[in-house]
Amino acid sequence: MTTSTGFDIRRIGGRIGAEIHGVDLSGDLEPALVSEINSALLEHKALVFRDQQLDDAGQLRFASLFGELTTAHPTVPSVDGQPQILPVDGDEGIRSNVWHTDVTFVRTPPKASTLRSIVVPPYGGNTLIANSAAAYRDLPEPLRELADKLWAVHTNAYDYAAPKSEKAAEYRKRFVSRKYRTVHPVVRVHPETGERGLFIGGFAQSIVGLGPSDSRDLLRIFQSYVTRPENIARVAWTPGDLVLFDNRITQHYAPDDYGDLPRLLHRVTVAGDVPTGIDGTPSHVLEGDDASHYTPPWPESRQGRRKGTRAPAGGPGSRQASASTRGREPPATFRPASADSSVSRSMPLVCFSGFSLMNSTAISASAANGVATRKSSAVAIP
Ligand SMILES: O=C(O)CCC(=O)C(=O)O
Ligand SMILES: [Fe+2]
Repeated sequence: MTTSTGFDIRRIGGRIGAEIHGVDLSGDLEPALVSEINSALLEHKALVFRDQQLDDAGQLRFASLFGELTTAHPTVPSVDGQPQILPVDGDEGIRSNVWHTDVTFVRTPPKASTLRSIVVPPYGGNTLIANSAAAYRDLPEPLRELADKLWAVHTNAYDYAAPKSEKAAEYRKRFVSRKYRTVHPVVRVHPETGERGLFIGGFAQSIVGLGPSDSRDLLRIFQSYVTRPENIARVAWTPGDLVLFDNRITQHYAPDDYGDLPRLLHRVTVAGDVPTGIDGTPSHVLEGDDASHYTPPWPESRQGRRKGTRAPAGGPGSRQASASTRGREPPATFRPASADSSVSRSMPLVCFSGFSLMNSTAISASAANGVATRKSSAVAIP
């Protein structure tokens, strides 16, 4: 399909992902073009721009078209001299082979992530991206109704697999140097489209109000819908590509199948909002700071306007609505997950105080499904 601003959208999967052709991301992008890219992002959730050959500055410039940027990460170091760029370097043990949504252990996880390939192996080293809204729609009705009511505890400090090297051990130490635990809805309402998606992944380690065994089993069941092959796009990298994905309604996974071959990506993320469940209740912090060194805090004054499934007035969900998306209505292509998706329901508030994370023998991270079934070979997922 060719858009009115003249670029081509070529779908790469039936349910998620598109390649964008005919845009040079190093140039000045007109607001109308950025607006169409944003619409494509909302619809396809992951966009692949081939052979862009951007440098760090170009990646930062492009990402900031979609909103204010975060710093590289709440705990691990950035690229030298580039506080907003996270190196994803296989040699440093950064191999994200756990299904996850980026940085969900803080209250305001990024809205979108950009990954830029600098060195890629000749085979393997792909990135898989899953559509968590399609996963939600796939749930049988009784499971969907259950998910609607659940909240999960997300943390960066869980029982990772034993590090394979000293570098990996050091990385993990940094990764958990500040501990975060945040409660997010299991079903998040997308602030721009109103679409509902399963908001879980590798950092979701327990369900509020349930014990370790029930948490593990339920998270595994929900996660199995996210990771169905139908819901996944696979990006095979060539150097110079740039991928932009909507972190509010996707998960991703980087298969660790390239041995000792070098692989380096740079990641830049766009700051997000506080997630809300289907009744508009926002996420909240159980432990840790507000991560304001990482992402600008979302003003509480905006939170009140975000009830239900509609975007906040004047903004697409970023604290600083970009020119491209300010005041936009949900795209015509969007269909609500179910007929009642705009209905406000009351959620029984569980008492969170006194709730403790399950211990490491009771639960450990999973590579296969992203949660709670076995230890991951990943050292720590950034
Ligand atoms: O290595 C990749 O392909 C993805 C890395 C990742 O999960 C991230 O940087 O957020
Ligand atoms: Fe990631």
